[in-house]
Amino acid sequence: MKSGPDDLAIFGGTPAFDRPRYVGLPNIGDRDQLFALLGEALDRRWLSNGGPLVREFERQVADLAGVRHCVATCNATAALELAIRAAGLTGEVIVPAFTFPATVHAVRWMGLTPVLCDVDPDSGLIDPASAAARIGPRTSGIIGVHLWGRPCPVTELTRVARRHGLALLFDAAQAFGSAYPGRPVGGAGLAEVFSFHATKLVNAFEGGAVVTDDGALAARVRAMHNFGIVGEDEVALTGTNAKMSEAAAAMGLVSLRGMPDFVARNRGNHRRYLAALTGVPGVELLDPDPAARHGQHYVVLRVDRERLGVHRDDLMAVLRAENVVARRYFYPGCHRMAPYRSDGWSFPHADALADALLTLPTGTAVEAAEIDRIAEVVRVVAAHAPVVAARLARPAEQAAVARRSGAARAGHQPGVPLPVAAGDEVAERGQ
Ligand code: T4K
Repeated sequence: MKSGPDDLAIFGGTPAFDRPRYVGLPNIGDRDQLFALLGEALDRRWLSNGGPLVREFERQVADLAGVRHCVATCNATAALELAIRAAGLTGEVIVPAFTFPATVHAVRWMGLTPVLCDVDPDSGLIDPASAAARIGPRTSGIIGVHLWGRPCPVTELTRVARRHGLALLFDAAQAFGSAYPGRPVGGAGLAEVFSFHATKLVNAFEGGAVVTDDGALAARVRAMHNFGIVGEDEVALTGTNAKMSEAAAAMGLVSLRGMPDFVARNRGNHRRYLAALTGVPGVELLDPDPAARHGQHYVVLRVDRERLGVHRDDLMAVLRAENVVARRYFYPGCHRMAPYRSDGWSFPHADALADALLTLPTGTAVEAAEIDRIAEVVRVVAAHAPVVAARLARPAEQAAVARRSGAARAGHQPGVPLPVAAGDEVAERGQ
């Protein structure tokens, strides 16, 4: 039980957890089922190249996504590259600045120019107006991203793409099992791409998929993901090797069976966080909707530094000292990453979100009582924000605080926390 700053591990208290609690702890599913499927694959001596487990995984993913075609891949990054190439994109492709770098890398890796756009300030999802404003004579397509499982504005993006004759793809890496109003994520645009990475709601250790209703596109992706081979002695296209293995498909199939339980656990966790954090000033869950049409696989806190009195990075440092390895997804925004930095680009909404969001652990590995302990740390920080902020302040800030507070702090004893004056700026923050 923590009640004051001295109980916080960062100030010498006992950590809330004796081992790291990570964001992205994998959902494991039924081990016996997994070992049985792996055993069958070993007995068959068929371990890759479109084996029966991969085919079954593709069938089930296509069914759940409500599409005709699914090509399973080794990961979603390769799936994005395949979709970009198979869709015939050229020149410039518009991508949101606030996403995991894989979305932008896939465009660049295919030899094209990613043109970044801003996101909605509340949802963090691609802003169709900002995307439209970036369209130029060399633009061939737009990639929408369903961040944190939440579908991005598909209807508006479709309208923009149609008006300008552009191809539309979706990075649904985080959105397998999510739904738009009335239908599952998977069937929008030319194709959508799922990730089945270990940290995802459904995982295949590593894995991905391109899903589409376009038979010709699916055939191109299928050929390309297997060296362009279309028959025993026929190579029809330039290809690569992006195949899913049977071992990955075995894990994927077991994970699919577990998905209803995983979603139920995530929803329960999400409700628990919501209950425990409601009323804490300056801290809110990004997506408090209990009826959300997605698997609630990410618990994302928005930290309002002015209202909480503590910067997001300091809250993260406090949590990490407690062994809660919170993550700043997707800091600092792709436009601020070395390969994409460019003087002319300014995305105020992406910047604000990159500065305020903090992702917390959830999934089947996280117990309700653990969520209560994580929330307790946040509440202690909120209740003692001036002390926490002052004790964490860098030396330069301490000096600034001392200067501003003047006589009120004359006689300040070393080691006694300084109250923080309103408007103190944190000058330097670690990555
Ligand atoms: N598009 C979007 C929008 C994406 O979010 C992603 C991937 C992609 C495309 C590309 O999909 P893939 O090509 O990966 O299929 C992690 C994942 O590796 C990445 O798949 C995911 N998005 C991203 C959001 O998260 P990092 O750089 O954060 O990985 P890392 O090593 O820091 O681990 C993440 C967390 O999970 C840590 O807290 C540790 C924990 N973890 C990880 C693994 C692998 C575990 O507890 N157990 C594990 O086995 O990217």
